[in-house]
Amino acid sequence: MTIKNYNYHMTHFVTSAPDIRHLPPETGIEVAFAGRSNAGKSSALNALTRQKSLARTSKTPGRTQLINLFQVEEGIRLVDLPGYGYAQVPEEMKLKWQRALGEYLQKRECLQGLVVLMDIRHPLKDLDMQMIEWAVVMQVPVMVLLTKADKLASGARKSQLSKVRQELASLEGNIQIEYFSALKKIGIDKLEQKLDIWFNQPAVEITSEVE
Ligand SMILES: Nc1nc2c(ncn2[C@@H]2O[C@H](COP(=O)(O)OP(=O)(O)OP(=O)(O)O)[C@@H](O)[C@H]2O)c(=O)[nH]1
Ligand SMILES: [Mg+2]
Repeated sequence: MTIKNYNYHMTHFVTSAPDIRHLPPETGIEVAFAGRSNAGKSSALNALTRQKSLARTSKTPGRTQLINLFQVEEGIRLVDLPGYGYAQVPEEMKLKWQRALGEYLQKRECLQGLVVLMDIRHPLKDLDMQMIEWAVVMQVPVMVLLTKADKLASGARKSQLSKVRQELASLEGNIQIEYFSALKKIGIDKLEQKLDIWFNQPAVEITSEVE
């Protein structure tokens, strides 16, 4: 079977939305990038698309507070989700973001893949597990990227990878785990391969009537 390879460098910004009600219609396929604040979501999107500032990155965690939508081509979208778990954010804001995230994951029917990014030095925090478990329940395939792999020597990198693989093995979902570095361009090929597979699936037919 031949699959289409997408030109991720052609990706452009479409819109930002505070919640799913403000997103464009559910035509086509979406893949979302989720992770703790500062995990490297926006950096990974920029590395994938070979664009310096497509998604805004920041040293200040909590920078991406909106659902940001990018289009690779007609009907093929990448989504930068708000980071979760940032301690300095007021409780009320945190709950609001978590609600927006949960809603997106559970209701956005065109979501056909979830990339969960975790700093390779601090993987599998509670909210990461919740995201992954949600995806497994919703039968959305997951790619876990252990980010900032350049911060660890190769031995430590490999042992973190096998530790995370072992811990997630019991979930029995469709989960692939790799390490990644936006800085050193490690793992971009694996990410592209996965996205190509997801974007080559038939788009989900949206059956729900407009209310
Ligand atoms: N060394 C290293 N630093 C990285 C890498 N990727 C991201 N960073 C740094 O980590 C910080 C956060 O990166 P972002 O891409 O903004 O993280 P984010 O997950 O989008 O954060 P929020 O939008 O706040 O949720 C920035 O200072 C980046 O430069 C990497 O591969 N290696
Ligand atoms: Mg970001």
